[in-house]
Amino acid sequence: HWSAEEKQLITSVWSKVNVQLPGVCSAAPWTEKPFFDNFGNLSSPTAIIGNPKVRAHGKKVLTSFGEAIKNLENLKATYAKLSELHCEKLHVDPENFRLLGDILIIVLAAHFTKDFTPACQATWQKLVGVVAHALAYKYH
Ligand code: ZNH
Repeated sequence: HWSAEEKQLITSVWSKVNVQLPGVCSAAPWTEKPFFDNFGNLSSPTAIIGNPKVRAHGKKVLTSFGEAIKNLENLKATYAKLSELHCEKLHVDPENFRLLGDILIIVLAAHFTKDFTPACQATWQKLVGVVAHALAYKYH
């Protein structure tokens, strides 16, 4: 259910994203904050951006997001284990997956400005929606 053009819009953007980019990594903790009480100081944006555990976690999540991009046709299977983890062990409300997707798009748009075209945004909106859906798959 992905056209060649959509795939191209996804991979061309993703190929320019460094998973260590502080902007993208630090996007995660704002929504994830209540889940990370063992991560140390998360009391301000500066603290979050500078927090090494946050960076390591952001990198993990975005690397895993990259795996999704490599497996667009097979997302549910790719994320089956992760969905189980978030559902049964971490108890993350799946609404947060959608929030994180929106934040990711805002960060990408802010970073790529006019190169992040409306067509590109539409495709990424679809992508983060499908990713969130796959991650929420094991929730009953
Ligand atoms: Zn998550 C973890 C992915 C979202 C919360 N995650 C994780 C990991 C991964 C992920 C890969 C690791 C695992 C292991 O180690 O085994 N995530 C992911 C993705 C996404 C996400 C891909 C989207 C896109 N998460 C999320 C959200 C939240 C979360 C939204 C909330 C809010 N996670 C989480 C937690 C954890 C994780 C809490 C655990 C951490 C630690 O370290 O402890």
